[in-house]
Amino acid sequence: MLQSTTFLTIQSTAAIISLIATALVISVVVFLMTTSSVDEDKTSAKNKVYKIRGRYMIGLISCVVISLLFTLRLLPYPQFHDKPDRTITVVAMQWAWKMTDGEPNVKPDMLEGTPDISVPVNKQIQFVVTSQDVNHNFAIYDAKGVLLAQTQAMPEYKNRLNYTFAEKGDYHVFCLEYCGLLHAGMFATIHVE
Ligand SMILES: [Cu+2]
Repeated sequence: MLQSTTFLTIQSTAAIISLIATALVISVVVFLMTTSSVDEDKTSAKNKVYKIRGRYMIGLISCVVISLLFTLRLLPYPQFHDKPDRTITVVAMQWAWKMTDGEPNVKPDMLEGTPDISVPVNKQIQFVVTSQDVNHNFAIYDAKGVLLAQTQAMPEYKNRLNYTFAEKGDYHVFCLEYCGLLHAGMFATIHVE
C-alpha cells in the first residue's frame, strides 16, 4: 500500500517543519537582539521575553497537535483488527532462509521450507519470522534494491511482519544482521504474482 515515496514525503515534510521551527527560533533571537537596548531595565526585558516565549509555545504546541492529527493516520502500521490474507513462516539459519505457507506447528529446525515463495499482490501478507540458531534479520528489498520492510529473526521468538506488496515482481530477501562467515550469502526470493 504505502510506497517508499510516501516515506520520502513524510521525511521531507518533517524536514520542512524542522526548518520552519529553526527559522522561528532564529527570528525570535534576532527580534530580541534588535529591539533590546543596552539601557533597558531587566524587568521590562524579562517581561518581553516571557511574552514572546508564551506565544511561541502556544504556536508550537498548536502546530504539533495539528500535524499529529493529520500525519498519525499515515503511519504504515496495520490496524489491530486487520487479519492478514496470507501467513508465511520464515526460518533463518546459518546461512539460508526457509519459507513455507501458513504457520506449521513444528520446531524451526524441523520446518521444511524453500528459499523461494510466491505470494499474491495487494494482499496483506504476515511473515512469521524466527531463527533456528543465532540472531538474523529478515529484510525485504525490491528489484531496485530499496529496503521495504525488515524484522529481527530471533531464536525461540516469533516476530510478525505485515506487508502488502503493491506491485508484481521478484523481491529479494537478505540478512541484515551479521550472523557469521557466510552471512552475506543469505539470499531468498519472494515472487509477487
Ligand atoms: Cu546474517
